Amino acid sequence: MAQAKKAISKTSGKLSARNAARAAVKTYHNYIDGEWVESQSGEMFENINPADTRDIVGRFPLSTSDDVNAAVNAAHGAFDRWRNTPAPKRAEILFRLGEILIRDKEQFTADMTREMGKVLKEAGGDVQEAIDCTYYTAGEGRRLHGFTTPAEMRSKFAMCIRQPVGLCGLITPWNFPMAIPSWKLIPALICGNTVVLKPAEDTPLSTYNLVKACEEAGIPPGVVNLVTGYGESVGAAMTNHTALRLISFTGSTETGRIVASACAERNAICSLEMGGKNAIIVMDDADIDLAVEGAIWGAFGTSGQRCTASSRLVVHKKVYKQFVSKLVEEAKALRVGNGADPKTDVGPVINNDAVEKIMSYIRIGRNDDGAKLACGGKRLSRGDYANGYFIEPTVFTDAAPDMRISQEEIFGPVTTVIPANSLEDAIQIANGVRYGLSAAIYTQNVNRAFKAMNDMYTGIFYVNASTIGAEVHLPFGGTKATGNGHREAGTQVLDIFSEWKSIYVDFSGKLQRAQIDVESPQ
Ligand code: UN1
Repeated sequence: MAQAKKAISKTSGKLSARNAARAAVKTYHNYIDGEWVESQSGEMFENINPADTRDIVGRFPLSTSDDVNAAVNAAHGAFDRWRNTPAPKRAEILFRLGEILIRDKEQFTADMTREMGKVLKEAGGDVQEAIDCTYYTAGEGRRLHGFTTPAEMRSKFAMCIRQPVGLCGLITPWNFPMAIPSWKLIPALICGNTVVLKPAEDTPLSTYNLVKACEEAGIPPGVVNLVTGYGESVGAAMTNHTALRLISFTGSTETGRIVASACAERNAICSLEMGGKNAIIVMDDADIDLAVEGAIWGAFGTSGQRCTASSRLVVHKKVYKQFVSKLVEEAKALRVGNGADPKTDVGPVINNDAVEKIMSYIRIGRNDDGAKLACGGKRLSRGDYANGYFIEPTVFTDAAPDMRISQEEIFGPVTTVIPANSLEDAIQIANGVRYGLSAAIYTQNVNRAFKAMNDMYTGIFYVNASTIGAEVHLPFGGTKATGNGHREAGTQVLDIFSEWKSIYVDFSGKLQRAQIDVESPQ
């Protein structure tokens, strides 16, 4: 009896400690018209640490279309003033934003690892990418080049300038929760647009940190509005909002198609960045150790949760055995754990749905496809893993190019090795998927490298480097089901967030009819 009592009091002690911890969880707000406000419904959702689901990172507004409407109104109210702010002045504010991100990089990195799971080094890289994007793109404030060109007629001047698109809706994913919002936000702002930004429901804190920094940098009220919540409510309300002239979306190809259809219905501009099934080709003359290192980094970095992840390894049959045995050895040596522990190589995956999806692909690979499971394949759920979403780095070998695990995006720590007979064969296999984001070749032969560079139909290509690691001053995006023809980053992103205006100035003082008053050459 006494023992039972003790157990009860121990449990209730534990419960009250947990309740106290829950009560201490920080509450965050939407940012609308320069004010931090609750959602109009007052409801919240929890941001959970994927390495330890007992750890609630924060509570965020569970917003609805009412909040989206308020944010769009704010963006509308701020637009004229912001678009008429000289671009070099807009840039000055963005340079200040860059400084704040540098100042708070360590905190933002820790926050990101806690909410998203990736290891600290990679979370720091994500914040750094936002810093790089901010500095690089802010520099456009003193360029935003248009062009002049001769006019057909005498005393007539012709030129082309960029004008902002207007109000932009930005819908961003959880895998790069600060970098990808920055890829959209900073170019939108430098071009003179105002925005409504919806971060992924799994990782709102990193985007909140970015928006908070925008406020501190002095971006005027209404120019940047943050609305947190779910795709079905907030994302859909944005996508269908007639005042949002542009929707920029990064996420799955399936959701992207819904976004694109909704935008088509109302003639909105739509920029999509979606899936990938990226291949590394390993040739028989490759530096095999280097290729293995690149494959491990590309397949298991960010737990394979990059759209650029090296999810297929297409290996020349002459080096196949050697490559596979080193790869498996290295994959087995990876330490899976909490990303906050500096000894961890591979963190958790984002949530339970991700675990289920990845595990179902592992089953498909073993049972339906009949590929060989060379290592990994299990969910880790004992001891330190008990409260998180951990999956072993998994390698399938002897796979055929048409298997589902060779074709479909798994978005987890799983890679598939496919043998190839020749360079031509490897290129055909690598191109033989519905996606076209990134690809790579490992070879010492310059002709082979250039042939693959020429023939791979992807938006990004690497020679003797992995499929991940794009830099912000080059265009980012892909062909086929990866996108809809746009490129983020680089100066090319300006073509998403600005529209061309062609301007003709006739200083002849008389009516000159183009294509009609044709002057014959003397
Ligand atoms: C993504 O995978 O969604 O090139 C973005 C890379 C990173 C960005 C990845 N700089 O891997």
